[in-house]
Amino acid sequence: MAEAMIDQSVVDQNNETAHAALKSDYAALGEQLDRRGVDIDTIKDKVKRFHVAVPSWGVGTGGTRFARFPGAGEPRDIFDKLEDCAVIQQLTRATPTVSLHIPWDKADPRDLNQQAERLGLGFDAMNSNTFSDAADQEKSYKFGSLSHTDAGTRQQAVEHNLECIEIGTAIGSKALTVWIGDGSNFPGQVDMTAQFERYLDAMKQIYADLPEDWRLFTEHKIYEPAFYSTVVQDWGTNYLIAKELGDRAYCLVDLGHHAPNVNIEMIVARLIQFGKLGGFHFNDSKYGDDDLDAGSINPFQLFLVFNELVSAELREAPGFNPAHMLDQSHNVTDPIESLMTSAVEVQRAYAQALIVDRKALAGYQNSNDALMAAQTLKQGYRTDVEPILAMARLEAGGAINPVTAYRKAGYRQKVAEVRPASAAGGGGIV
Ligand SMILES: [Mn+2]
Repeated sequence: MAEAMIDQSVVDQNNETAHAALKSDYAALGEQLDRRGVDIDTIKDKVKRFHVAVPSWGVGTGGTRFARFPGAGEPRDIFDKLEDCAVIQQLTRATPTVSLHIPWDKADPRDLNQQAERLGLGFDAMNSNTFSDAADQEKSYKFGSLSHTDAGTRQQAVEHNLECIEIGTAIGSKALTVWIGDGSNFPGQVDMTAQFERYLDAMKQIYADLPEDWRLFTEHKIYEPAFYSTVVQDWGTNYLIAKELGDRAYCLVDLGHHAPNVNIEMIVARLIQFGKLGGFHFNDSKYGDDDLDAGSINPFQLFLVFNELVSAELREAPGFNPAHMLDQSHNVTDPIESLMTSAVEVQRAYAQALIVDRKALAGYQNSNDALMAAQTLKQGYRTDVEPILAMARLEAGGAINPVTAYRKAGYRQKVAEVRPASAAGGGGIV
């Protein structure tokens, strides 16, 4: 039995207060969905099984290029981070796994396993970091890592990724996510073809050491920290990488890593169609890689992405098994509250996509009835599925209102007493 971070009696009390209203709302929604030929319990059970991984770096307070304003009771190390992640899981029951970032979370794997077991958590994809210099590393990544002009620097970056696999193997992870900051800031600074060749060579070395039951995810990003060009700029480049490397290489889509207004759901559809969608880093953005909470700016886009995922799930698209992860930076909110809210938003988009009348939608598409096709799709988005999400949480042992229960329990105040304020700038600006 996992150790509870929040006193369960606080959660129970909170649930008791909200239970009658939830039952009534759930019954009303059940009736409405029944008229549309949708069984509410089936949707609820699917939501219960839908999980999204929490990024270890997300529970610390982030920052911008300008400043970082530390929050109270920030985690001091990976063991504190895991405790915060356990709070998110206890209240939402949507986040049983944590995605680690090396070297930020480097620790003895035995201690990591022990803490995870104590808290009832598991480990998701490992994330390597060759976009900043660790204190003790020999060669700098200022001018790149896996695509650096210097062979020794590339080798160091390859070895770091292999170390991530080694640590991951010891803690039960099954995937490695590689995102690099490599690129260029000025036209003419690099030979774009040679740089990509060097990157591919380095990635092939990493892929060669990937365990048989692991997957390798590469993450594209249009710009930043390199401002003129990035080596893995877009989904096309990402697809080329996955094709070059082999069957266990897949593309990871970070929702914030595209230009504004890009049709991300179509990218998702393409990657699914050609068997190369590895997974997601969910977040939201207004202008760039803002790393805002999932569904906070453009929930309709999140729904449209899930529309593609549900469509693939229902037609059993070959090799379709995307990893779900959050990747956010919290500058002005309590990170635990933001991550709980985001996990719920991702589940919301999933539930909304599940209740779309797909038979009717296909009919309108085939008869070129644009208006009715759009309205049929939007009916799913317009439906308030909150009672489904809340009931799924309640039945799984979580909180009907996670943020209310969290605040009532006073967790942040409690940990602030034992965790001194941190002025450090790292671990949140990703
Ligand atoms: Mn990401």
